[in-house]
Amino acid sequence: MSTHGENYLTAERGWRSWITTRDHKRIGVMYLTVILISVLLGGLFALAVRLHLWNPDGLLVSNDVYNRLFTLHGAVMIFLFIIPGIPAAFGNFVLPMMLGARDVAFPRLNLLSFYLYLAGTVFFLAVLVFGGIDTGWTLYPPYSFESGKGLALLLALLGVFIIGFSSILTGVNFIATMHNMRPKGMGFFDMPLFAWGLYATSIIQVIATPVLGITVALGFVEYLFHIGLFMPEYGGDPVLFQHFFWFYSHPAVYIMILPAMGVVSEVVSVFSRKPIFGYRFIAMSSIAIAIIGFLVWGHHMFVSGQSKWASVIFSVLTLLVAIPSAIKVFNWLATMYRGSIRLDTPMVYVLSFLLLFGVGGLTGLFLGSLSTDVPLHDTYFVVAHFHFVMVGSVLSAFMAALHYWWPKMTGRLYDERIGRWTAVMVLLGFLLTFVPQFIMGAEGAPRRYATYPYEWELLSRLSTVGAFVLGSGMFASLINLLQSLRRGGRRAPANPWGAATLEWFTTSPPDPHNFHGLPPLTGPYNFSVLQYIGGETGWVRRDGYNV
Ligand code: HEM
Ligand SMILES: [Cu+2]
Repeated sequence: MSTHGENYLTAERGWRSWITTRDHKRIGVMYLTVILISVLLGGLFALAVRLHLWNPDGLLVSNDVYNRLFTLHGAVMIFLFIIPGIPAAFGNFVLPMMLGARDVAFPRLNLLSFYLYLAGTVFFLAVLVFGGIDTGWTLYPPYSFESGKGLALLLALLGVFIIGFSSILTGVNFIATMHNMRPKGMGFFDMPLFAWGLYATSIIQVIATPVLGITVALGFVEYLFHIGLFMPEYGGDPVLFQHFFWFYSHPAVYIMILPAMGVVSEVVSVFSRKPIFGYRFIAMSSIAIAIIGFLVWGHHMFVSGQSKWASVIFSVLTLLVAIPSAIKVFNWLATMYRGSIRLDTPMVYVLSFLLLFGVGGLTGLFLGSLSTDVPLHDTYFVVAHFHFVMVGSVLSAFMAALHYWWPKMTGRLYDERIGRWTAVMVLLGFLLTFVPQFIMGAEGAPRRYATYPYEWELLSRLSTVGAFVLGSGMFASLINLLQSLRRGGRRAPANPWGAATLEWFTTSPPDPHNFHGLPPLTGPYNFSVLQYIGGETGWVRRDGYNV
């Protein structure tokens, strides 16, 4: 039992102790900081894009600058925020504690991953300084590797390459941690489901990310030496690039969503005060999604000129993903059914997740079906689909995780009422932004254009207003969290939510070594061991073990 003395934030002081730390918790916090700065940056680009689209003729910038804005928006959000987001920040912070471990398997490698991520971020900022790129985040040739794109393109390729290594190393580290650092008595099927989500994610990171690395490396060489890989004028094949790119980038969407689903599994159970329904099904469906996710990349290429039979097969395989996804949604709903649900901030975000993932996933079926994708491809319908899954779902889960683990990370409680209302604001802003895009897309509005016909003015303006509501909601929720850090902010007890996973059985913030002797294991969703005694202590264990 620790006294409420030193914790991982105060045990060592000064910036030097941070930049050389091997503590997974500090590394998690550093990731979180850079990731939140990236979100702000990506968000500013998004607001600029939406502001420009206020007028059918464009309001703000030239067409060329518009192309650079949406490219950087997409690239920053995808590579700096939504891919690393949940695993790097929250995975690092909580995974070892969930396993009762002192740290990840390879703490030094973990710090290296962080620095690689940071270096990639710096490269992206350099892209900005050198004028940005206008290729779209997908970098499709021939356009993207035409001569004269300049230094910014090379910097972007290097940035993606470096960040890829960061992602691979994190994956290796997490796999090793889950295999080797579990305490005696915790089998694989006793791990919290967030850990299972990270496990499935790590497999994808390790297997798929090297392909991205090779692809950008080949792009680099093609651009500099014209060796004829992707560019028709030198004898290359642009469709080959698309295969390489989506062989990574489709699995990458599961790198984003699987950890998010892990967060949802934790929060749904804790805030319904019911053991998770269908634990094994949720765990195994993560692995199923990871495996099937490797077989469907061609659904991004139905109109690329790939063979008809390839398209048919990819279409069928794509629809298979719906099965494990639906299993999860069913199990979450069954967990909530007759639970005593508390609508605290993390749970509000999770309810948003369920709604938005439902819509996002179902619209994926329209796009996965060959015949309906052909007219919908490259319209705003696709933009709305992937924002429902990436922003609607993954961002909601990220915000849920942020509010759920914030008391553990900082030892402070934020204002619950503001937290809840900002969550509702984020949801409403989101819907207002992207529902109009579904409608425009179904009417045939093409994506990535700087101007549009007058008939879409109203829908487009609604979308712009929504984006500002969403942005303000995000901003307000971050201010609410930061407010809790001020002098005299409310202190968090060890277990403010009454959760049964191990990270809640150490102090908030945790000791530098996480635990002084492991608390007795009771199963991650066994809430019967907990008792609410109110006051500043909140939830304690009935068996007498207390931090
Ligand atoms: C649930 C099952 C899902 C299915 C069946 C599905 C299907 C599809 C299909 C067929 C496309 C290509 C549409 C086109 O370009 O014409 C697409 C695009 C996309 N999807 Fe999904 N999707 C699903 C879930 C997700 C998830 C969970 C994410 C991310 C977290 C995601 C992210 C994306 C992205 C980023 C694109 C567009 C990329 C681009 O062209 O810029 N999807 N989806
Ligand atoms: Cu895909």
